[in-house]
Amino acid sequence: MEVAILKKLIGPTIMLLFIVGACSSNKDIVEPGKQKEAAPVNAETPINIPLINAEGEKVGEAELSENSKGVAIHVRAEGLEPGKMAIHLHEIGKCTPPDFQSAGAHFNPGHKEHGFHNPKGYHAGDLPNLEVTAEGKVDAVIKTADVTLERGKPNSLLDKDGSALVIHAGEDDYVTDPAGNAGDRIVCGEIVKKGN
Ligand SMILES: [Cu+2]
Repeated sequence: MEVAILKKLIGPTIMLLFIVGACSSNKDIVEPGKQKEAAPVNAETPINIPLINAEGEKVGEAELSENSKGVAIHVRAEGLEPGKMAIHLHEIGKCTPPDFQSAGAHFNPGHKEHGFHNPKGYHAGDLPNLEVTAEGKVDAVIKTADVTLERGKPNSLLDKDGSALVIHAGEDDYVTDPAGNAGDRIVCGEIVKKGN
C-alpha cells in the first residue's frame, strides 16, 4: 500500500525536476562540468578561422573551442621561418595585409602591461611563444583561462569588433611593453562570430 503511494509520487517529482532544469539551462551555468551543453556560447564553437600572411595568402588555420577550464586554440600553419615566434590575441577582428595594424593592440580588457614576466602584466591576449619546426610548420594547442568566447563578458573575444590571432616574426620576450619586442605581424586570423 505505502509502496504504491510512493510510486505515484515519484513520477510527478521527476517531471518537476526536469521542468525546473530546462528553465534554468539557458541562464547561468549551474554545474561547471555541464558548461559545454548549458552555455549558449558553445553553440558557436568550435570556431574555425583561416590564417593569412602578409601577401593575403592562406598559410594555416586555427580552431578555437571552450570548456569549463578555458579556451583552447589549435594553431596549424606552414611556410614560416623556423624558431620561436610570438603569438597574441589582438583587440580587433580585422586582418588587413600586409602589416595587420588593423588588428589593433593586444587584447587587454584588464588594462595591464604586456608580458608574463612583467610585474605590471600581463595582457589577457598574451600567449606563450610558438615553436616552429625546421620545416617551417607549427601544430600546437594553446590553452588560456584569461579569455572567453562567451558573449557579454568583459574578456570575451567575441565582443562587438571581434578579436584577432596574430603571429609575429620574432619571439616574445615576455616583458617589453606593449608587445614583447616581437617584431612585425606576419600572420593574422580574424576571430569573429560565425556568419560574419
Ligand atoms: Cu601581437
